[in-house]
Amino acid sequence: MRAVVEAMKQTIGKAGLGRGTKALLELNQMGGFDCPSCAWPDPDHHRSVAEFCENGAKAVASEAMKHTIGRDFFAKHSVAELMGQTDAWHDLQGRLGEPMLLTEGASHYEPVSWDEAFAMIAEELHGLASPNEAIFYTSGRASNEAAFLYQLFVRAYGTNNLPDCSNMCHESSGLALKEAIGVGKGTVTLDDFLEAETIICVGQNPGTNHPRMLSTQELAVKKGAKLVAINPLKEAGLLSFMQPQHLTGLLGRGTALASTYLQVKVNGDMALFRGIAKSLIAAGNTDKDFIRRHASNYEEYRRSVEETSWDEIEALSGIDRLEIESLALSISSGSNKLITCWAMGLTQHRNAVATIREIANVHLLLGAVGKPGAGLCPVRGHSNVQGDRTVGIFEKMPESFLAALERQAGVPIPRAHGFDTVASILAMKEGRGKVFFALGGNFAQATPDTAFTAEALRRCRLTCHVSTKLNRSHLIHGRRALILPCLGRSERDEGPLGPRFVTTENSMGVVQSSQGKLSPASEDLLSETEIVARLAEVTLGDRGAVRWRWLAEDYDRIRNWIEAVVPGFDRYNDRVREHGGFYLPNAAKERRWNTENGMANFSAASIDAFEVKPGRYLLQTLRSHDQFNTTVYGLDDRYRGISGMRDIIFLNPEDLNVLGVKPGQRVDVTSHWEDGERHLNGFRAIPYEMPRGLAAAYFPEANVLVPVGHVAKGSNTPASKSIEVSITPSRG
Ligand SMILES: Nc1nc2c(c(=O)[nH]1)N[C@H]1C(S)=C(S)[C@@H](COP(=O)(O)OP(=O)(O)OC[C@H]3O[C@@H](n4cnc5c(=O)[nH]c(N)nc54)[C@H](O)[C@@H]3O)O[C@H]1N2
Ligand SMILES: Nc1nc2c(c(=O)[nH]1)N[C@H]1C(S)=C(S)[C@@H](COP(=O)(O)OP(=O)(O)OC[C@H]3O[C@@H](n4cnc5c(=O)[nH]c(N)nc54)[C@H](O)[C@@H]3O)O[C@H]1N2
Ligand SMILES: [Mo]
Repeated sequence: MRAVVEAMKQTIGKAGLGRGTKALLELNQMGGFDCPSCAWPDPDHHRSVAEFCENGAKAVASEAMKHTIGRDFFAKHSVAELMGQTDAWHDLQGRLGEPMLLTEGASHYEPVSWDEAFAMIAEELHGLASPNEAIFYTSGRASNEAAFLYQLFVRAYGTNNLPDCSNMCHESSGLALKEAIGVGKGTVTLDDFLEAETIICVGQNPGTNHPRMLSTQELAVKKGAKLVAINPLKEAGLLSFMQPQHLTGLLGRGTALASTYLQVKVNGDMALFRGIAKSLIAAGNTDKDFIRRHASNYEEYRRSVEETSWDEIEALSGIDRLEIESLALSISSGSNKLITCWAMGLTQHRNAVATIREIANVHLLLGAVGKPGAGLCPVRGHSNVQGDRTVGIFEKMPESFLAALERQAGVPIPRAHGFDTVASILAMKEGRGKVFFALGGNFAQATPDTAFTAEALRRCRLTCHVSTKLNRSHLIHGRRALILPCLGRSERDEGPLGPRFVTTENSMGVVQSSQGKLSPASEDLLSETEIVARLAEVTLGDRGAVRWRWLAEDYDRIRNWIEAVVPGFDRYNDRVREHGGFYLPNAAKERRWNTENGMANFSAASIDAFEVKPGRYLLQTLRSHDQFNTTVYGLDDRYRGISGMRDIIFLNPEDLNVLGVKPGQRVDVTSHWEDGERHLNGFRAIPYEMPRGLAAAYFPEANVLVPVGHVAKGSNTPASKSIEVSITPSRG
C-alpha cells in the first residue's frame, strides 16, 4: 500500500496531475514507452493497466518534471555553489532546458546555441593528436538507435574508446557466460519462471531494484516453485510480497517468498556454489547425458571439486555443509528445473567472473540450461544497457561486428581495443584522455575513487554531457564544459517526417518499441539521436555511405542499418511494430554453444574469497529504496527501516558493541588498498541483521572509499562490493 501511495505522490507531486497520470498510463504499455528504470521485461501477453512499480513511477516522475532550468538558474548559482548541494537537491531542480557552456576559468554556466556547441566539440576533437585521446561514455538509457549512431560516429572518427556503465555493472556476467555457454546474456524468459521448480536469487535485492520481478516470483511460488535467497543481508523484498495490482495484495498478508534464506558471507558465493556442486556430484545427482553431449572440461572440474574440502567451503561461505547439501538435494529432486538470478552482489567482486562461472558449472551439472523452466538469469540494471551492447557500445566489439559495420558504412573502422571505464579514468588522470563526452549517465558519481576520478576529469580539455537532469558530472569539469539537454523516454520525439519512436532490449532479449507521449519539457531539447547526428555531421561530414542527418530523420533508416550489421534483427522495422516486439535469437537457449570449442564449458578454478585483515571490515556499497543509481529521489530506505538519512553504515549489532558505538553514533571509515587509504568520516552506525565483520553503505556516497585499481579479474569491473575498511568512533 505504501508503494502505491508513494508512486502516486511522486508522480503527481513532480509532474502534475495531468502529465503524471498520462505518463503512468503509457508506461510499459504496448504502443507506450518503455520504463526508464530497470530492465525487467514486460509480460509478453497480458499487461495490466498499471504495469509499473513504485520505483519506475519515481523515475518517470523525475523525468516528467515540467519545470526546467536554464540561463536564469545557472546565472543565479555558480558551479561552486551547486557543488555544495546534495544529489537529491540537484534532481529536484527540474529538467535541463537549454544547452549551456562553461568557458575556461568561468564560475557560471552560460547559454550557448546548439550550432556553437557542436562546432566547439568538433574543434576540440580535431585538435587532438590522435582520436584515441577522446573518450565517449554511454549510460544504459540510450536507445538502440541513438547508441548505434553514436558508436558509428565514434568509430568513424577513429577510436574504440567506448566505455559504458556496463563496465561497472554486468561486465563480469557477460564475460563469464560467454566463456561458459557462448552468449553473454541470460537464457530464460518470463514463461520459464512459471515452469521452474527452484528459483535462486543471489546477490540481488529485487524488492528495491527490480520490483516487478517480485510479481513474477510470486506467480512462480504460487505455481509451486521454491524460492531460495542468498544474501548476507536480510532483504525484506525477498521475504514476502504483496501484489499491489490485486485487491487481496493490497489488503491481505502477502505471499511468503523465500523458503530458504542463506545469509552467505560477502563474496562467499563461489564457495557456496562449489558446495552445491560437490553435493550433486557426490550424490550422483547430475545430468550425465547432458554433460556427455554438451559439456567440455568436466573431468578436470570434477577433480577440482573433489579437491575442495568442506572445511574450506564452510569457512569461505559461512554456510553449514548440511544446509548446502539439503539445498543441492532439493534442487535436484525433480527435473532439475533451476533458474538462478543475480545482479551486483556477484558482479562487483574481485573473483566475480569465477563466481559466475561456478554458477554456470552448477547449471551444467544439472543440465539446467536450454530447457523450459531452467536457465541463467543475470538481471540487468539500466533499461537498455543490454541493447546498447548489442548494437555496438563496447570498447572491444568482436571482429565480425566491426567488419560488418565497415562494409555497411563504407568508412574505415579502427580495430584496436579502446578504454573501458577504469582505463578511461586512468587515461584522463595521466593526460592520455583529453576530451570526455558522455551520452547520459553521471560518470563522476558512478565511478570509483571519487577524488581520483574528479582529478582525472578536471585534467580534460573538454567535458561534455548529454543529459536530462543536472548532476555532479556537470560540476566536475574540464577546462571547458558543455551540457547538452535531451528529450527523455517519456517525451514526444517529433521529426521532420512525423513522430519517431525508438527501440530497447530488455533483460530477456526482447526488442520492443518505445514511443514518448508527453510534450517535451522545453522547445530547446533535441533527441539523443539528433544530437549525435548533428555532432557527427559537423565533425566528420557525410562520408562513405553515411549521411548523418538523413539517417536520423527517420529512425527506420537507422534500424535498417542495425539490421544490416547485427545478426538477429531481420525484418526489424516490421517485427518491432508487431505487439510486444520480438525475441533476439539466443543459441544457448537451444543448446547450441557459440564458444571457441563449440561446447558448454566447465571452469575448474579453485575457490577463493576476498579476505580482510583481522579487526577490519568488508564493506559493500549498495542502493537504497529511494534512488536510481546516482539519482537520489529521497532519503528513505523503507524496506530496511531507514528514514531521512543516507550518511549511514550498516553493521552487525555485535560489531557495534565491539566498536563501542551506540546505534546512530558517528564513525569514521577508512578504506585500505595497496595504493593507500581513503576516508569517509562522520557516518552513522546502524545495526542490521547481517553476518559479523561486514559493513554496507550507500552508493554513490561511499564511492570515495572504492579504490580505482581494485577490480574484478578479467572484466575490470570496480570491486565495489568488497572494500577493506577499518572503522573507528568519530572524535568530537
Ligand atoms: N530503484 C532502483 N532500481 C534499480 C537501480 C536503482 O539504483 N534503483 N539500479 C539499476 C541498476 S543499474 C542495477 S545494476 C540493478 C542493481 O540491482 P542490485 O544488484 O539488486 O543492487 P544493489 O543495491 O547493488 O544490491 C546488491 C545486493 O546484493 C547483496 N550482496 C552484496 N554483496 C554480496 C555477496 O557477496 N553475495 C551475495 N549473495 N549478495 C551480496 C546486497 O546485500 C544487496 O542485497 O538495479 C537496477 N534497478
Ligand atoms: N560504489 C558503487 N558504484 C557503482 C555501483 C555500485 O553498486 N556501487 N553500481 C554501478 C552500476 S551497476 C551502474 S549501472 C553505474 C551507473 O552509472 P551511470 O549510468 O553513469 O549513472 P546514472 O546514475 O544511471 O545516470 C544518471 C544521469 O543520467 C542522465 N539521464 C537520465 N535519463 C537520461 C536519458 O534518457 N538520456 C540522457 N542522455 N541522460 C539521461 C541524468 O542526467 C542523470 O543525472 O554505476 C556504477 N557504480
Ligand atoms: Mo547497473
